[in-house]
Amino acid sequence: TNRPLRRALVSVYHKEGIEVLAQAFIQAGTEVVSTGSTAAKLKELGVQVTEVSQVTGFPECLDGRVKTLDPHIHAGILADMTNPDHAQQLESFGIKPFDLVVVNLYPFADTVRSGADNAAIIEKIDIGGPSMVRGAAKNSATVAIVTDPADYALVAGRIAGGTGFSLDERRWLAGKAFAHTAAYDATINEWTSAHWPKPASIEDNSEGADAMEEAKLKQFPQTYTRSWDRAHVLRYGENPHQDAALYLDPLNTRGFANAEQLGGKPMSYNNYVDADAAWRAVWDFAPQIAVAVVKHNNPCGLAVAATAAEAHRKAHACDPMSAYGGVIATNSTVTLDMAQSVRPIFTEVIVAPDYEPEALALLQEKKKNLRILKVAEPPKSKLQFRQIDGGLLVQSTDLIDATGDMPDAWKLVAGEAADEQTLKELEFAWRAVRCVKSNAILIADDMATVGIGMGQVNRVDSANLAVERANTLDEGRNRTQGAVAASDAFFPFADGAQILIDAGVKAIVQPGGSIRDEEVFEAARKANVTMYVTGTRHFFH
Ligand code: 93A
Repeated sequence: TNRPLRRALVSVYHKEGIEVLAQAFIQAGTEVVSTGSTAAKLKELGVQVTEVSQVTGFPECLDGRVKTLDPHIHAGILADMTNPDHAQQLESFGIKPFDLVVVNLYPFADTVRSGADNAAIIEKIDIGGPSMVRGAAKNSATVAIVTDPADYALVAGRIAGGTGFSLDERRWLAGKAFAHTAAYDATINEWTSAHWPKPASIEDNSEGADAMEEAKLKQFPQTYTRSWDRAHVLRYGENPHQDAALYLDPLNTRGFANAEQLGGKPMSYNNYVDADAAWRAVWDFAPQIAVAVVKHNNPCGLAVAATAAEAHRKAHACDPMSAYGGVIATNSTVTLDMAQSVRPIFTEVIVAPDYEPEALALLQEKKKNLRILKVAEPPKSKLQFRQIDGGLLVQSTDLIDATGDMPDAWKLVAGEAADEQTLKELEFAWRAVRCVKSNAILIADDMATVGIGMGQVNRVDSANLAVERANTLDEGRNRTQGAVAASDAFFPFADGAQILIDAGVKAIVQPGGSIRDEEVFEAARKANVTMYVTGTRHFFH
């Protein structure tokens, strides 16, 4: 089934690595047909090239929009030469078949990223390229299609050896080529759905909010299937026996996954997970300066303050034991002061939008292993994915500024209305509890967490954990008295709330919505504890 590669069609936007193919073409005397600048490049490298326009008998036109879109090219790609009828037809038209097609496409994603205007972006939607790729991939019976420059050396070897590829090999190449064009179109589609939304003049088939939601959901798979290019293979996954890689979103190149690393060891899978959680957590507090300390995807301290150093000190003080080996994130520039406060603490990763030069120098110099990350832009992922066996769950990202999230939308259900400062504390606790794994109970004081109960399977355990941590971790100091508390979801019974009340908190914020809400409110009223319900909940699993 091997077919020698005697006649090749080459049309590549990215010319990198083409030298190795050129060399093989020259040595084997391959007949090469090529488009404008690819032909020029190959000639420069000493290859004898026939221009596509000579084959089609038609000049490139419409500013290059029509170059290869011609039967003289496409019949040569699509003729199944194992089929005598196809071979005979080609013969009668005077068209010669191709054995090899080498194509890479116009850089659509790069052009979007460059900030080019819409007209320039649209011009970079490749039409002729994908047509050749798909044609050659369909006709793997006789044609080898190469879209990945990483395969050039392999192809060059097969040209030089005179063997070409076997049918299985051509089919494998075809599969790669279809993946390439599928991802390419999905990227274009994501751009169009962001820039060309459905106009009001086009009516929904069904009615109201449901139809809107459905329309949104239909966009999700496209977002997922587009090309997540440039993969970094990681040393291992969550555990050393698991393989792992990082894929980057070609349309979001300034987010956390593209962090600039300014020091330390390479990022691990777990580093990425924790640092991303910490990074997202701190931005829930913007424009206030916030610091998060995260371990195993859960905060062990969160604080806001007038300076990054102060916020770090307060966040660290929540649970110094757990902060060991943690990840630190801030939404503000890391100052020398903050770097000094971080210095004595064993930390895996620090992530920030920027660093004062002296702060960076200190961290680089004194903490050689610390992974120092600088991220260009706050998180903006609108979707979250989770794989289940045989399926994919997709949801919009939980945002803390969802309608009804902030105090003016809260309802007072027990005790006196909170004064201004207490309300600020409650708002802080409510933002903070969003980033704690459910069931989450969070106790805060002075705009910092003091006790966090995370990840328990009932709310009583979470409440106990939060109280216990607040009052045992800081050398027996009572940090719950006069503090405030937040619960990520309603209290199903009064017992969880009672634990917080008994520990001395003065105010609690929670979503409400339990059938036993009245019992919960009553427990707060009895103790004269202020309680607000938000109406929204923030589960986080
Ligand atoms: O504008 S196109 O969609 N129309 C075409 O007929 C066509 N044929 C090849 N783009 C077309 N190409 C693309 O041109 C290829 O996919 C490749 O990326 C590029 C190579 O052109 P050149 O050799 O002139 O740089």
